[in-house]
Amino acid sequence: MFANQLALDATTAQRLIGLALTPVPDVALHAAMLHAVQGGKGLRAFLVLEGARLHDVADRAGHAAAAIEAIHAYSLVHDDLPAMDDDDLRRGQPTVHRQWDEATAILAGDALQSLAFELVCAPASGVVDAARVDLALTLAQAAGASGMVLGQALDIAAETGPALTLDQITRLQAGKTGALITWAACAGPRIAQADVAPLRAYGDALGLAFQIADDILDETGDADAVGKAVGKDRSAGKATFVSLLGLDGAKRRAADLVELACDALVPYGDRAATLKDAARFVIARDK
Ligand code: GRG
Repeated sequence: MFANQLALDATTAQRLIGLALTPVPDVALHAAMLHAVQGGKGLRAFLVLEGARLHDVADRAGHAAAAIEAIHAYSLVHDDLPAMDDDDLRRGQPTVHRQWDEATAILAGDALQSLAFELVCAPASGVVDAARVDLALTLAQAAGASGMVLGQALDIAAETGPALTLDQITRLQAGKTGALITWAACAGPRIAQADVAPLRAYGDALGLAFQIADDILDETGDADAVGKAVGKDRSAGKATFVSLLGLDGAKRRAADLVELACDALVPYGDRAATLKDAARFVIARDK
């Protein structure tokens, strides 16, 4: 049931991204961008649309849902490049630089990032001007040098520096993985120009639970079999939630965070049942 909802929301986002692209003959760029946005779980699009449903603005949230999937796809395309993780497979398919080449992957990532801002700023979304500015500003903050890119930079620095503490990993992951998840959760109240505090608390807890679950999957799962990227192992020797907390400790921490995420939804009452399901799904998923 919940997986069906995710698939539907991912498709909504992919369709809008496809509509926004005008292919140019003999240029691989647009095909590479479409390749990059296909096949994901659509968790971030789901969070945007579900947060928007809680604020009765789902009819105006499609552009924001597509935007966050475009930013997420750009981050994965660039993360897969030889200069970063050097992955051959992503979501069970060849990575963009393997299917085409590195230049195309860099450009497709760049253009997906620009497209995200085009989407959140588009008057056609029906979102009022002030809320579109708010969405664009906070998306830039979540994606950039104080959010996801900072987290990625800290992660790369950690490959050659001393092992990180739990606090340092938590801060790193709050940027690398958490910032986009929190933005997605808050997009609905932003569109409605309402208080973002409950969904921000939900998103922060969910983002961290998601990353701990990812570390647990890295430890226990067959990454190739579950469709995760498979590339050079840059994690050797790096501290993770599992290495610091132990497998059981990491599972307990993730479960506590899911509780915290669900508690943050109290102001929404029964209407937040689907977001609670999403939080439980994040730590129960197998990919
Ligand atoms: C290159 C600027 C830049 C940033 C990269 C997000 C990221 C930062 C790198 C991805 C590395 C990674 C595998 C992180 C673990 C958490 C994560 C973001 C997993 C992928 O998200 P899912 O599981 O992916 O939602 P799908 O494919 O379902 O969309």
